[in-house]
Amino acid sequence: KGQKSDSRGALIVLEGLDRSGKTSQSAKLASFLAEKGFSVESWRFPDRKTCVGEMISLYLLNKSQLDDQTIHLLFSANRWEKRSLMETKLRSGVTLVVDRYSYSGVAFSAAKGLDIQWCKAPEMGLLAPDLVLYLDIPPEKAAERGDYGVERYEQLDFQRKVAHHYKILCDETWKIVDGCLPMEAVEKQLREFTLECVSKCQRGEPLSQLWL
Ligand code: 2DT
Repeated sequence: KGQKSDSRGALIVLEGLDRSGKTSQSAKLASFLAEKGFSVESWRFPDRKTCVGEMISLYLLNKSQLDDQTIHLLFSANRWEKRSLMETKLRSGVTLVVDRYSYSGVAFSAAKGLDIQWCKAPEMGLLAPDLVLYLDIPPEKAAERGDYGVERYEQLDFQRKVAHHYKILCDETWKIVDGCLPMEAVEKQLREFTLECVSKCQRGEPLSQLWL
């Protein structure tokens, strides 16, 4: 306590409905930072490559059935298993651009009817993002974009509920960007918010924990 913290990388999370453009924007943002000379990695949740991630992947492809509480806890475990690596990277100066995080965890499970506090509980103590970039797009617009409906959650009624729960989770670390703007305009806004956040972390903004 009271100690001056060191320079570190930033934890930047992109959130939004399915087909909001998160994945392509995350990739573009990471290459932008790399070109600027920052040390950066692109991450995503779920990380389907771990054992827990494989179970999640089968569930998302409708190849396995799990009750809502069980899959919720698996998504959370999938973040916990990456927590220490995440902290090591950030402290060593690497900025992480993360496609989905605990907000997806809570918004999707709460959309199924689970209690929001219950949903937040297993996320407590994970690293808190320094910046959450929310790509805001009406569920109807998202449904018009390509490949919609392949996975379990890509249904309009459900996405409407997810959108509602995202709005409840929004706090001061969030920047809401209009995902209906042309891609270049979205990109520009994301870059500005990101550069501001990265320099704040370089100046030694301490790491904090989620929802404690
Ligand atoms: P993508 O891999 O296409 O983003 O889809 N989800 C995600 C949850 O329900 N809980 C979570 O904690 C996370 C990270 C969102 C992943 C799907 O899984 C949902 C869409």
